[in-house]
This record gives sequence, structure tokens and C-alpha cells, in this order.
Amino acid sequence: MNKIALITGATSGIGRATARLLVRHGFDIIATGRRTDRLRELETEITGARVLTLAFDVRDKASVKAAISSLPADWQQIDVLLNNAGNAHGLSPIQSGDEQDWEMMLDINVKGLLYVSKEVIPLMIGRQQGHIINIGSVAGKEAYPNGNVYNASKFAVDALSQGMRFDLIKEGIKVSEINPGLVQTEFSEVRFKGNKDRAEAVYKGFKPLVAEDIADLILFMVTRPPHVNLAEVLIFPAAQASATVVHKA
Ligand code: NDP
Ligand code: 8X3
Repeated sequence: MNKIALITGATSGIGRATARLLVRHGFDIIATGRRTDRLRELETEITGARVLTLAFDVRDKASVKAAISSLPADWQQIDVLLNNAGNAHGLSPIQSGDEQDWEMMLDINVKGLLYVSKEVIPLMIGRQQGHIINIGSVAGKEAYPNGNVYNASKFAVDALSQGMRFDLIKEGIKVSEINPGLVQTEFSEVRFKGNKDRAEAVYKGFKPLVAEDIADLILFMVTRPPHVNLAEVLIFPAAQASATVVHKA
């Protein structure tokens, strides 16, 4: 029987690339996100493995609960949970930050990750096995100008990853964290509220990571032997040295 991976934010970027890669390596996928058209596209596109899609907003605790508890019995043996759904909203000094942006980042990146984990962890504990991978960021390791609340949300993901590792060790559950630098996805379009020129400028003058680079790392992590856990990985494009230092041509 194939292993099962539940991926949040599978409608775009890192989550979608990971769904596409894992199905080629013997995983069935539970793909989640809000955009139902994108979820349907994935269902149509994926062949040779089972795919089940669940549309919900990770901020909505009741929807998260309802979605996970709706899983048929043969989908409940979740081997891998990829907590990936998240975004930055805005890039402003703290003194002119938008409260709605702040709420979105904290509600999605932090509380959403908690709500999904809360529903999936009991299924893993029942089998005394599982692997949770949280997508943090270099932004969760170093603050940078105007990053403030996004930084705070990703510092929280870092703390939660460490905390989960402590608490779940006795339940046979591995917890890993991936902290990427600049990956060209829809991330900057979301951060800049659909301004494509501003989004593209972020990745000009150097070769950024692409979603498939992070998917490769995730595949490597989830295919290690049972006694090996890659607890934390910071992954940069070759041109990046820190959150703020990028060598541009
Ligand atoms: P994308 O914008 O391409 O993808 C974000 C995904 O998150 C989408 O599938 C989106 O689905 C989902 N999502 C966003 N909000 C919600 C919500 N409220 N409920 C459910 N799903 C939601 O960006 P990336 O692939 O780059 O981002 C994935 C993760 O990687 C994020 O946690 C991000 O912070 C992190 N990251 C990204 C980096 C980068 O440079 N790109 C670097 C470091 C970390 P939908 O809209 O359909 O709901
Ligand atoms: C995404 C990378 O540098 O925009 O987390 O924060 S960055």
C-alpha cells in the first residue's frame, strides 16, 4: 500500500510541486487549499496514485476539523503531514503595518498550522508513527527590515517545530523544519497584493530557488530510514547568504 501525505497549500508553489513529486515516488496525496479549481486540476493531472482533495481555509478551525474528520478510513493512515500553507501579506514598517495583514499572517502561518496539526497528530499517535514537516523560512531565523510580523509568524513556526519535536518524540513521530530563502512561487505576488512587476523584481539579477528544489528536499527527508530525522534545513539559492544578502548581477 502507498504511503499517504497530507499537504496544506497544495494549490501552488512548494505544496503543489511536492504533491506532483511525491506521487511519482509511491505516495497517495491528500491535497488541500482554498482554490477548488486548482484542486480539481491536480485531481485530473495526477495519475498512477490516489489523490483526495479537501478545500478549506486553515484559519477556520471548524472547517479544518470537519475536513480531517471527513477522511474515509482508508485515508486516515497519514504518514506525512506537510504544513506548508502560508504567505507573507505586505512588507511595511511596523509603524505603518496593516492590521488585516498582521492577522492573516498570524492566523494562517501560525494558528492554521496548529489547527491542522491538532487534527492529524492523533491519527499518527494511534499508529505510533508519522512525519511532520513544517515549512518555516529564513525569515524565522533572522528578522529583516519591514519583515516584522511575517518574521514573527515564522519565528513561531521555528519554536513550534522544536516544541513538537520534544512532545512527539515518544509517540514515534518525526518533526522536521525546512527554512527556505528566496523561492520563486506566487509568494511575492501575494505579498505585494497582485503587483506582478514588484513580485518579479524580487527575483531579478540572480537565480532563485524554484518550488521543485524544495520538493526534492522534502522527498529526500521522507525517504530516510526510520532512525534518521533531518530535523532542520536552511536552504538558499547559491546567490543568497542571509535574509538580506543576495548577490545580484
Ligand atoms: P504560494 O503563494 O505559491 O503558495 C501558498 C499556498 O498556501 C497556496 O497553495 C495557498 O492555497 C495556501 N494558503 C494560503 N493561505 C491559505 C489559507 N488561509 N488556507 C489554506 N491554504 C492557504 O507560496 P509558496 O509555495 O512559496 O509558500 C509555501 C510556504 O513556503 C509558505 O509557508 C511560505 O511562507 C513558505 N516560504 C516561502 C518562501 C518563498 O520565497 N517563496 C521562502 C520561505 C518560506 P490557496 O490560496 O488555494 O488557499
Ligand atoms: C520567504 C522568504 O526572504 O521573503 O519566507 O522572507 S523572504
